[in-house]
Amino acid sequence: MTTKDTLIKKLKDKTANIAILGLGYVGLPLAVVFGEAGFNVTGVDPDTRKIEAIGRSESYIPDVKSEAVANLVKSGRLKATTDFSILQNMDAVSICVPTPLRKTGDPDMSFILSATEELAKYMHKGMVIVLESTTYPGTTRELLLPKLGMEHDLTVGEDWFLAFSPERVDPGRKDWTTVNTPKVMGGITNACGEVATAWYEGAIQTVHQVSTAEAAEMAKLLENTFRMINIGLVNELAIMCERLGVDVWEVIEAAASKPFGFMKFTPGPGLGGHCIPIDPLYLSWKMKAFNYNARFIELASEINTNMPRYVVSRMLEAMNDRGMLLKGSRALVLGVAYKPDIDDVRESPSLDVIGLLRKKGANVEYHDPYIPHIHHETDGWRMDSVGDVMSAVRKADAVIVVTNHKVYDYAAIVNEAKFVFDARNATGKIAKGNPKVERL
Ligand code: SAJ
Repeated sequence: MTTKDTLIKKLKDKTANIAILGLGYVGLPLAVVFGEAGFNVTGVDPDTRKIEAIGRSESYIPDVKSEAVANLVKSGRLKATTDFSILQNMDAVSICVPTPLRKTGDPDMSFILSATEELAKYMHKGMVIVLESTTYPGTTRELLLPKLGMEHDLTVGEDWFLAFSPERVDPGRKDWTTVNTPKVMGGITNACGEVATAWYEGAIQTVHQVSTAEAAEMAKLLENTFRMINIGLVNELAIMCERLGVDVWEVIEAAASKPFGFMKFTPGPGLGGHCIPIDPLYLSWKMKAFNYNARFIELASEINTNMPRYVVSRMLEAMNDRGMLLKGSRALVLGVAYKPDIDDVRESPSLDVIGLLRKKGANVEYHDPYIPHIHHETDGWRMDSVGDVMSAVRKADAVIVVTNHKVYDYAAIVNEAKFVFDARNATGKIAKGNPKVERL
């Protein structure tokens, strides 16, 4: 039997030992999914707090129940360690580490590099490696391949196998999970794609195999660039509708009545999260090496990045129209998470809105039931969420809805507030013709 056949057999009969490098919002759910499918899984992460939590059968990822962790730990199917040397006993390794942007806007590959350098020490014949972290096209072939195969003189596609499979985890979503969300898989060689697909098909319902790692890397970037550009489009539509005196929310609802050929996106105070504002910039960054300017991405990014400033300028104007001064006023920001009904504040435009309001001289407070404290890394300020939202609404001169959590009673807020600027159309019909409310 060839190395490939032997490995595929171990993957299919689930005797293969699995390692997940990086136990964050992608890695821990994946580890649980492989464990529940019958594999023996070892999670590896340098963060001892994560390892200790798993050791106590506790989950620190909202989408993963502690009960699921407990069952796997008890049955011995899930272990966790900070010790990378266990990789020498592993047959299959999935790399799920962060790929943020540097302050300069360039990709920060440090997490992928350090995971790869550790893994390279323990590479042996008969291993399959899958990179899941979102990255620029070419990363798997240009960065992982030379480092992983070289040290042990192994031939990729024969002695060992390497592929890319983009994560598609949408934190908080209940309908599409790690198990039932189709997974794209692309290998460095056909044999690599075949082995990696055989592995993932043992735990994930649908694996969509493509011909190369680059195709898989690019598919992920298309998915998220599609969103970022369409959000940029409706944000610019909001700016144009305001100039035209047309209600952008009415226009979008009308367009969304088209049952085909249209997908609804809504304007807002900007783009937050660790995916949509960041992933497309990996592609535009890579294209610079080919002397190609990814204009759609650059333009959408410029529009989205400017939305916090646009929202504050609209609020300033609306208050002025009502004889109200923003400077020295009490301004209450509702919602700082990057999207409704979650507890994640990463890249949230709310932080920029608050910073701009503070620069305009407003006395700013915020409320968010999911985010008790915030701090602005560059400007250095820190704030705590006010406790009682309605008393804060009553005291405020102006309320601005930045993240439209479902928990808020918008009718009561409009009723009690002196003025509301609604950047998310959370007030909807209540706002129609109501002099106390201005919408984006
Ligand atoms: N946003 C708008 N208008 C919209 C949609 C989103 O302003 O019409 C804003 C949100 O407020 C947020 C940002 O854009 O600040 C991103 O929102 P998102 O709905 O794209 O949510 P994310 O960032 O959690 O995106 C994830 C992505 N999942 C992965 O990358 C694995 C994305 O691919 C999913 O499609 C998306 O969730 C989803 O569908 O919810």
